[in-house]
Amino acid sequence: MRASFDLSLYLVLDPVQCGGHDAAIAVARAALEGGATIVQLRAPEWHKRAWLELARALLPLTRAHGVPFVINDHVDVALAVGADGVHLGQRDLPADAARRLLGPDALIGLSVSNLDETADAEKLAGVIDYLGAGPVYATPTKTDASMPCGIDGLADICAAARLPTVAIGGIQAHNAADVMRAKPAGLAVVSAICKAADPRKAAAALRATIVRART
Ligand code: TZP
Repeated sequence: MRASFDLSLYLVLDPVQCGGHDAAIAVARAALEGGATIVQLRAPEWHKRAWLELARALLPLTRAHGVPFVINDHVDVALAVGADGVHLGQRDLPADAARRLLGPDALIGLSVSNLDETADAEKLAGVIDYLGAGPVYATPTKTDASMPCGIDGLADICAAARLPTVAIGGIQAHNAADVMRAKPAGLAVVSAICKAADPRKAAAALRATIVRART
């Protein structure tokens, strides 16, 4: 049985943006205190052993806050540390293969950037648990991302998807309320928290915006 999960404020933790291993742990702790509801480790520049060490340190933190901890792309790292699941891109291991490896309880997310990918992803309902839609805006965090879908594109994806959908890409405090108008289940951010002077405050402000947008 897959545990319930809350996509409201989805921290995608990039340890390079945070300033390294120790700083990433501090950012994750602060973001969880500020209201992050799920944490993903994503370290595209890092070798796998460094992922493993950081993931091992993050898991008890997320457990203490009762939020899921997922690994970007690397199913083997997720298995090795006992993470709650993985987030997959369109060119990563196919979701059904990841599900076979991780088992029925794992949380599996899949990135989509347009309606065709959303329709294909919907056929995987039962295999995947949620969608990550974007980039909403162009972002220096992921220069090889697909074309930004914008608020209207995001709204179309959210309307087409039955799976819960978290928006990602260029989301910052100043545009978070606009993005929520497209009715995603939540907002996923990297730099808005990892590069914030005060990650706890940044997370709390985003969480408050998300709650306000729903009322
Ligand atoms: N996938 C689509 S955009 C993106 C990812 C991982 C990066 C988002 O980073 P930021 O700093 O929140 O714009």
